Amino acid sequence: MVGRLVVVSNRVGDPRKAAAGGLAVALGDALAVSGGMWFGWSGKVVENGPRGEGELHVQQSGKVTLATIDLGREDYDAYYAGYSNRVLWPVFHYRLDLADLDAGFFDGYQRVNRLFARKLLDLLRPDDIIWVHDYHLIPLAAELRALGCQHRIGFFLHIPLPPPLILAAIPAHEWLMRSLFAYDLVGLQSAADLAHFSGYVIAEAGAELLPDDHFRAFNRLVRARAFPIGIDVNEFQALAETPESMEMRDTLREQYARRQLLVGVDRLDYSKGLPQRLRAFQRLLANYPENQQSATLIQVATPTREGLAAYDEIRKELEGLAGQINGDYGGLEWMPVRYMHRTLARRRLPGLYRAGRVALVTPLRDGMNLVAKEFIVAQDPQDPGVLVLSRFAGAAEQLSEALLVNPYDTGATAEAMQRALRMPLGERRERHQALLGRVCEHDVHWWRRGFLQALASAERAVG
Ligand code: GDG
Repeated sequence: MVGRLVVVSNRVGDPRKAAAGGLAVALGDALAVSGGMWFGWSGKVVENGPRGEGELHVQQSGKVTLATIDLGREDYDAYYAGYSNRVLWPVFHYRLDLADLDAGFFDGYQRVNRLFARKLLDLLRPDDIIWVHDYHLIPLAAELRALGCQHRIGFFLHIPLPPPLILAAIPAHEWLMRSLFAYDLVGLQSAADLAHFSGYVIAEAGAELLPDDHFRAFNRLVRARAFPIGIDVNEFQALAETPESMEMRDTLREQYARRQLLVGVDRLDYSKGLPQRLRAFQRLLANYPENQQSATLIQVATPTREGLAAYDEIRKELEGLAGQINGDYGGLEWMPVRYMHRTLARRRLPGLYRAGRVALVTPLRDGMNLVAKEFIVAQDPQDPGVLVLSRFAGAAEQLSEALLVNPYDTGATAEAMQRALRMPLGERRERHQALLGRVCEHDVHWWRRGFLQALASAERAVG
């Protein structure tokens, strides 16, 4: 018999509610199918709460048990805002310039992982299979093992794993990488990430590569593989048929009947390359003036991690650029950039994608990027839009029929936008058909099954 699935992630989403954010969407889908437990932070911060402690709440949502803990202010600041988002997020996205290596953050990160391990252990059944998600919880398995936990535990990293030299900028890099060996399986998004993992553990830890993607080091055995995450294609196609989605598509098509729409949907994060994208769009208008009075960029930038300096800065930069482009090129009849700093209802997203002739998915670095896949699924196969995709998104490994760009190269990105806007129907259909096939085949269910099968069959060290 297959054991109960226990998912652990920083944030716990209610699978019955529509959620924003790739991780919440993917896991909600996964748990709703099999049932199980979802464990993580409640989202509540207790001012003056004790360090390393937090109240546990357990509730049932359909087939899923939701177990969440509150965090004290000091723990939250060090673990979440600090180590996770000011050290691991920037470094894993190759942004050493934005990393803040304050040693205090590290203690809080360890403390909260220890707290999670303690609380989770009490809730476990003997045959549970544990699936830990993302960079907030890298040392969780090591903390569980220290308490005697023998369960099968898998880890999936949703963000990129950088090359060894960049990883080594984290003072605790050896400790972090060693703690991955407390898992039975480590899943990464792409072949590039996997190469970085194996490069690091072989060079720095003298790991031995064994059959079936197993590595031996630190007296432990771990299996490591790439499992590129997908979307729930059926669910997203159904969403595209809802009245809200169709209304969105029709309204935009009507408003922009004589123009061409480019769309972008991202969390407002510096990894998403938004200022670079706007500069490339500005270059498009300058270099190819036939797009003036016509090409319009709708950019949704969903608020995220507000209050962290790097995020406040990128917001200002983006607003400045949008204002500048509109000021330079816009008129009473036409505004080139429609920028929205808010969350759009999920039901309206497919309609927005469908109205777009071109999608701009141009992160500087991204683990996968689900927006690229959602855009493909939302298109009309008879008259599909074109995906302009950064070669630095994990998705680029799978979506090679998109127009791949280097988002740092403003001129080349503008040129790709122009090519996308002018692409003949036959070529658009051909590319879309190939992309859709791949997104459908490698959907979120394929991803979940692949990961859980590899976890169940991973070799374990004896003793
Ligand atoms: C991390 C990794 C990896 C966005 N704006 C709105 C909205 N969204 C939804 C999108 C999509 C999701 O959020 C974003 O997913 P991404 O994959 O693009 O990016 P991250 O949030 O950074 O996710 C990433 C992912 O984890 C999964 O492993 O692909 O690389 O960074 O589903 O549609 N949804 C709604 N309103 C918005 O305004 N409702």
